[in-house]
Amino acid sequence: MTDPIQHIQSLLPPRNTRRDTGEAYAPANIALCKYWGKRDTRLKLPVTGSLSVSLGAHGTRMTLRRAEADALTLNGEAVAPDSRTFRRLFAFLDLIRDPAHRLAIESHNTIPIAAGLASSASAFACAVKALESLYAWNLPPQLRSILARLGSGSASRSVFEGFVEWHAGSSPDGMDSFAEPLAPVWPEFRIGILTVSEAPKPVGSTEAMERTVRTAPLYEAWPKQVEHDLPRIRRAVLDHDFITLGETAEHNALAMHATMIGSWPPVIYWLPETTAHLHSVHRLRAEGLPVFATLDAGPNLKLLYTAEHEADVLRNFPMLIQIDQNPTP
Ligand code: 2P0
Repeated sequence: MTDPIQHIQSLLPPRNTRRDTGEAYAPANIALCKYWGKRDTRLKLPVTGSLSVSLGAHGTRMTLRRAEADALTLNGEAVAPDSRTFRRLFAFLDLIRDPAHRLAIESHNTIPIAAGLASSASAFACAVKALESLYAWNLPPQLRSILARLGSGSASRSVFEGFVEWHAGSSPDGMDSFAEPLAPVWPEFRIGILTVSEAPKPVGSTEAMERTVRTAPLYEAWPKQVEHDLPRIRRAVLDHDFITLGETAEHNALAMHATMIGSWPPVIYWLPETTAHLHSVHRLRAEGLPVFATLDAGPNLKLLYTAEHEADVLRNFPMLIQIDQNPTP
């Protein structure tokens, strides 16, 4: 069998070498049905499918320029060539760019820093789109998503806007593992971020995921959880059924955290405030306010609610950062 990465490279069109710059934007995304665990770590093939919602104008904007040497600035600050961020990004670009091309990259995250949202999804999705702009490509959307996936699994979803589903696929070469847009964001749907800590995570999500798959007996139940949750969430998105969406998304996130806590050494991202906020969400629901929580690989919560209850949610969580999900202009 041809190496799967070489196969993907063979599908890339000829590069237009007349352009000197490329520019693009990609939104961050929050999974409502989570991606947790790979069946192939090199190709970033997931064990299960997942479904996310993109965060409109909160994401990564990137400009690539032909240069004498590779260089990277992040929000205006130079990133050292021996740093992990630099090496990971350029190793990824090496899969796609002309080997003779050096690039100076300016990357800007438009995600509020205090929101503590991971930026790898929007960064790798944006890098693919910026290379497309540099080389004057118009890639088939599935190939764009597959390329982004090689950078970071969740980036496969960030090449699209709105509600997006990443199909797990079953092929060993991953050519059937890509994301597709499912539906636009509905106008009444709301997401807010409850920041508990902005400190770097004790364990990165790639390592945490691998540790869970390797050591957590509970992980065996995870594909069954997704088998139940993913079709329900998909249906709820299409029907604008907020309650089913909220309940299933919260259950899915808590089940994901349960698998991590059951690994060894344990991965416990929660801080005392994480639990306190979850209890508040549950108390408010018991009092009749339809608000739900989801959590990613960190201690911060994302609250799900609708426009109708926005004022009540904000009154109960004054520190909530509301995310405007309107697609980028
Ligand atoms: C997600 N997360 O579906 C899940 C939920 C975090 C919790 O995707 O190893 O940075 O680069 O494929 O995509 C974060 O993991 O991991 C993630 P890699 P990624 O959004």
